[in-house]
Parts: sequence; structure tokens; C-alpha cells
Amino acid sequence: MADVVETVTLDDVALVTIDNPPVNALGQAVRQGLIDAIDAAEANPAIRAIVLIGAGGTFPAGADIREFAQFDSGAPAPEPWLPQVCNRIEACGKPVVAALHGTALGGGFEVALAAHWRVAHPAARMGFPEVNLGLVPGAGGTQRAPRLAGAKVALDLMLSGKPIRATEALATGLIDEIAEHDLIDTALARARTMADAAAAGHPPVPTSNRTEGTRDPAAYEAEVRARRAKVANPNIIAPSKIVDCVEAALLLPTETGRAFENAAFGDCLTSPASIGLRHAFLAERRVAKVPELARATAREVAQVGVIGGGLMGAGIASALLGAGLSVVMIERDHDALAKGLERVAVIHQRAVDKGRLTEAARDAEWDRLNGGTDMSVLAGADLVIEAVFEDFDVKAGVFRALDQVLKPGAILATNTSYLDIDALAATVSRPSDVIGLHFFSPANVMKLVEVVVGKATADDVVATGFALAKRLGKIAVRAGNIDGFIGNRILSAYRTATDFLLEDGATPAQIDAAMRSFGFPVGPYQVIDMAGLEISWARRKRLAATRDPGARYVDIGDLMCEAGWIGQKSGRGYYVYENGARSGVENPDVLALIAAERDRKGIIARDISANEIRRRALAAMVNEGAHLLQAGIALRPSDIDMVMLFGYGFPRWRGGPMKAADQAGLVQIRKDLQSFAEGEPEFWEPSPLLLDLIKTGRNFGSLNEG
Ligand code: T1G
Repeated sequence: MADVVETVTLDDVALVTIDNPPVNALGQAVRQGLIDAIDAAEANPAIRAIVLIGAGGTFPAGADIREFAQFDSGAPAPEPWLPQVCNRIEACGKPVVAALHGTALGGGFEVALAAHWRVAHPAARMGFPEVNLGLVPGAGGTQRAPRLAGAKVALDLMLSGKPIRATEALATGLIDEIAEHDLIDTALARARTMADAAAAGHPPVPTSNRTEGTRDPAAYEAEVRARRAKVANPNIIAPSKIVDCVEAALLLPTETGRAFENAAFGDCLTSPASIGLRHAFLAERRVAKVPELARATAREVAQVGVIGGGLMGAGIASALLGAGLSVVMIERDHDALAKGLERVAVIHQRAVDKGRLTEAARDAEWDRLNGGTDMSVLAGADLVIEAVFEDFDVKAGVFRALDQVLKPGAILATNTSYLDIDALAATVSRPSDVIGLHFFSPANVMKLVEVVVGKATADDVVATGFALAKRLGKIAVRAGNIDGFIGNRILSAYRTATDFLLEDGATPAQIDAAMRSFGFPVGPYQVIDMAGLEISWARRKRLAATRDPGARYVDIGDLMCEAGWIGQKSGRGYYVYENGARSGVENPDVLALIAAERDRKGIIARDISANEIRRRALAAMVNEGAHLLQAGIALRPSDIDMVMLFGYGFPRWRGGPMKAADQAGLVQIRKDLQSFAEGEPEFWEPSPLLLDLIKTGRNFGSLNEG
């Protein structure tokens, strides 16, 4: 492996380059290389100063997140640790200048803060994203940044996790200079100037001795107190720890403050939330590792057709326009088309009103939107997405019409949320050009797209689906062709488990509260009321013929639909929504219906704890996920996690249902499944994959390659 840290001597300056693609992460070899380079330069009498820079696109973007995974099992970090590297840089007897470009993040920015001067490329950004991983900056950042810029700036950066531009960093004192010309030349010149000053008896002040940020202790403490009041969270400790560390920078001597930070970092590193958040970070990037993408390249897509201007079609059109594509929206008649285009205009205006889109950008997007009622206008389209009524015959009719007009090589995508992709592909002359692109509503907001691959789907069509999703800034997950694909299938299992609880003694509000305490933003019955009960009712009716008559079936949802209680849109569902209110109150009629159903089935209601609700919900999701893995519908467990995070509000800090199962322990999940099986043995039957993982001493994480 080429040296990840290389030193070139330029007259009297050592230019130390970190070269560890793709983001110069500070893995063990880089850390050791930096220590060696500083030692060598300091010992070399010909060297008067040192410049640190990253090769490729960026200064180090942080510690190596992959390396942390080994600590989940408690293994010690390989030395030298990053704090030691930073302390060594700061203690160097010769000036060290950090030259920043790209994204100097986390440990990378901490290395820069330990240097004696920071000069940045104008386009560089810097920050502390550790909090997004459930961590505190653990290499001196919580002690050095406040000394330069004060508590407010440091806490804004560390609690938001968002990077700032070089100009902002300069204004706060976190960096010292922006290179107006060549970054390296500027850094070299600065290094020599500092060496001259040192030779004249004015050595640089180590960052840890700087006081610009701590000169007003009262204001500093007030900022700490104000922040502390807002960040308490029993599940995610990093924000509170960050506040404590920044406070320590004011109150404790340097060495003690560093030790305080190190202890806080250790607490965070082993916390379930950091394990979950770091899993999510890597899983988000792993989803793109799909066999078809290794075998083919995406087709060019410039012009896209969207069939249907309803809620989904308008959302998809808006997302496409936002990605710079030209869109032709097709509707059955001019009235429907006008309504569809109007929906896009409303989405655009909302974005402008919220400052997410300038009027000029809105106008430019609008100029790339055309509409029609005759599919012949799609003759030039590279890809067409149908988002018409969720009925096979309707969609098949659209596909047959498209097949007549689209050019060879054009892709036919369906936005269906559960219909059979292979059956749809069989209706056209080009089944290999058919794919599922299952967007989630609202499609201009939700990041998840399930890319559903049919038996005939060509590799480059799959690659095109992934490329399009990436261009839309979305997370694409590969799904096999099965009813409900990945997300809706798991959602169905989750709701079956909670419906059983409704009959057994829980109320919708209790179940929703329990799942909100698990970390979902809203509970399952609140979600159903928002989406509309009729959607899952249609699915149940569609599957009725194939349902096991001996299996337990809960009629509550069907009875509610028959009574017209289909959720917010009807003013009542599991909750009552007075005068179109967004949040409802419990629907007494539903409680009465549930009680009547218990009587009819001879069920004696029992008290059900929030903990049991949460365990049953998770076990149902995990078991269905294991079934999907076994059937090859999902490529890996972490793909299932990403579907549930980005499509269904599963709490990110838990990493997803499969990660949560690993954190709970698969033996516990099996125990739960077995204890729940009493009432519905078929439903709770443990997946063979789950049992096999337990038997072989593995977990779901062991199936997430790479
Ligand atoms: N460690 C390991 N791999 C990383 C990485 C990291 N820090 N950052 C990115 N990668 C990989 C990523 O998995 C992907 O790999 C490839 O690089 C491109 O990433 C002690 C404790 C820098 C803005 O949190 O925000 O320092 O999939 O697709 O869109 O205080 O990556 O190709 O195999 O995201 O151009 C703090 C995380 C760490 C920064 C680039 N740093 N990275 O975005 O590319 S903790 C972070 C990012 C820490 C210290 C603490 C982004 C990016 P693969 P990508 P991108």
C-alpha cells in the first residue's frame, strides 16, 4: 500500500501530504504516519516549518468510521490515537500550518485546530459532524475550538453537526487565513513567515494556550447552561456530553479537559445510539453495492415522462425537475393535466416560500416542465415513470400504450407500491426495459426509492434506476419482486402485530405512544390515519383469497372502512379530527368497535405494557426482514434498515430493525417470538435464517458485507 503520509522537503519546509483515498480518513496508518512525519521534521535541522495537506479532494474528513466498528465489541483502539497525534502536532517545536481544502471534518478539523495556523481554500468547508454519529469530537476539538472561537460558535458547530464555509470559519477565528491564490504556495509562505518570527523569539502560541474564546467566562457559562437545558436526551447522550466537554474547556486545566473529553468520547462510542448511527452512516452508502451496478453502466437520462399528475406524479415530477431534468407530464385529459401541473406549481411555491428555492430557480424548473394528453409526445423520452391509479389493469393499459410510442432503449418504470413487476413487464414488448421505482409520498421530500428488479430487468436498467435516484438526492434500495417489496411487507407485519394487540387489550393511543417512545415520530395508527385506511384495506381484500383461513385475522380495520372511518381525509379514523385538525383525539366509536370485536371473539382484554408493545412490534419487523433476506428480496440486512429509516421513520439512532435486533441479541428476539407464538403460531414462527444465525453464533451484521 503506497505511503498514506508522504513528506516532501521544499527548501526549509516539510510538506506533509496525507494520501488515503477517498476522503483521507485518519485510520491507524495515517495517524502513525503523521507522528513519524512530525518527529522527522522536528529532528531535521534543515527544516524550519511544516505544512500539512490532504491529497485528492479534501483535507482529512475525519477519523475512520469503519475502524470504530471494531470497538462495538469492546476491542481497544490501535495506537497512536488521534488525540495523541493532535497533541504531538501542537507540541511540535517548529510551526505547523494546516492547508485546508474540500471538507475538513471531525478529526480532520481537529488535526487542523492542533496546528499553529490554518489556511483554507476559499471553497473549503469545515465542521464537527461527530454528533451525527452519536459521538463527541474526541481528538481535542471540544477543548481547542472554544479557546479560539468561544462557547457559542463551538456549540453551534458541534451540536448541529453541520459544516461552515471558510469565510464563516475565518470570521469566528477557527481558521486564520483564506488563500487568495494557490493554497500550497500560501501555506508555504505562511510557514516561512512563522519560522522567521519564531527565530526572532516569537514562536506560535499553541491553540490550547489561546484565550480569545474564553475571555468572558460569564457569557461562556451562560451559553453552556442555555444549551444544556435543550439537549438532554436519555437515548442519545452525545449532545449533553458535547456541552459538558465545552464547559470543561473553560473550567479545567488543559490536560484534565482532554481527559474529560476522552472519557466522554468513550461513553459515547459504546452507547447504543452511536453504534446505531455509525451503522446507519455506513449502511446508507452500502445500499449502492448492487451486483447489477458492477456489471453495467446506467443509460443516459435527460428527458423523463411522468404519467399521472396526482399526488405521487406531481411529487415525482417536482423531484425530477429539481435534479435538472426535463419532464413531460401526461394526463388523460386537459382538466386532469391542469390539476397535475397546478400541484407541481404548489410544491414549487411552497419551496420558494420556505426559502428552499429561489424564484429564478423555480422559473427555470418550470420552463423544463411540459404537459400533454397524448403519449406520442413521449417519443423522445429516455425514461417514463407511471404513477397512475394503483390498479393492475390501469397500469398495464398505460404500459401497453407507452410500448407503442417510446423509442428503443427507453425505460418503463412503474411507481407501484406492491403490484407484480413481472406481470407488468409481460404486458410490453420490452420486458428487460421494465423496472419498479417505488417512490414514497411526498416524492419530492421522502428520500427512499425502492428499485424493484423484475426477472427480465436488464442490468443497465437497474443501474439507471440507481443513477437516477442518486441524481434526485435519494437513497435507492434494491428490492426483489414480491407483494409489498421490502418496506410495505415489513410494515404489514408490524401492523398485524399491533392489530393483534388492539384485540387483546391495547388501545390505538397506547400503541402509538409506545412506538413514539421507541423513537418513531408517530405511531402506527397515526400513520394509517394520515395515509388512509383504504390503502391497506385494498391490500387485505386483494390477498383475502390466499389468506390462511386458520390464521388469526383482525377485522377492526375492515369494519372501520365499511363505516367510512378511513382516517384524516374523512375526519375520523382511529382518531377524530375536529374541523380538519392535524392531530386527533381518540375515536370513541373505534374503542366501542374494538370492545365489540373482543366480545364477538370471546377475548378478555388484558393490560399490555408499552414494553411488550415495543418488543412485539420489533420482533414482527425483524422476523419479516429475515424472511425477505432468506427469499433474496433484500440484498442484506442493512438495506432493510435503510428502507425502514428513510421510508417509515424508524429511529435512525437505533440503526434500523435488523441492527436493533443485533443490539437486543438474536436469542432475545427468538425468545420473544416463541413467547408471542401462543396466540398466532404461524405469524410468530421464527425465520429459519434467524435460527441459523443463532446456531452458528452470527448476527445480522455478519451478513452486511463491506
Ligand atoms: N471514515 C471512513 N470512510 C468514510 C468516511 C470516514 N470518516 N467518510 C466517508 N467515507 C467513505 C464512505 O463510506 C464512502 O465509501 C466514501 O468515503 C465516499 O463517501 C475523533 C470521532 C466527507 C462529506 O462524519 O460526511 O472524526 O461507499 O459517499 O458524498 O473527533 O463522506 O465509497 O466505500 O459520503 O463525496 C467524522 C463523514 C468522523 C464525515 C464526502 N467525519 N463523511 O461525501 O462521499 S468521526 C464524518 C462525510 C471523527 C473524531 C471523530 C462524507 C463527505 P464507499 P461519500 P461524498
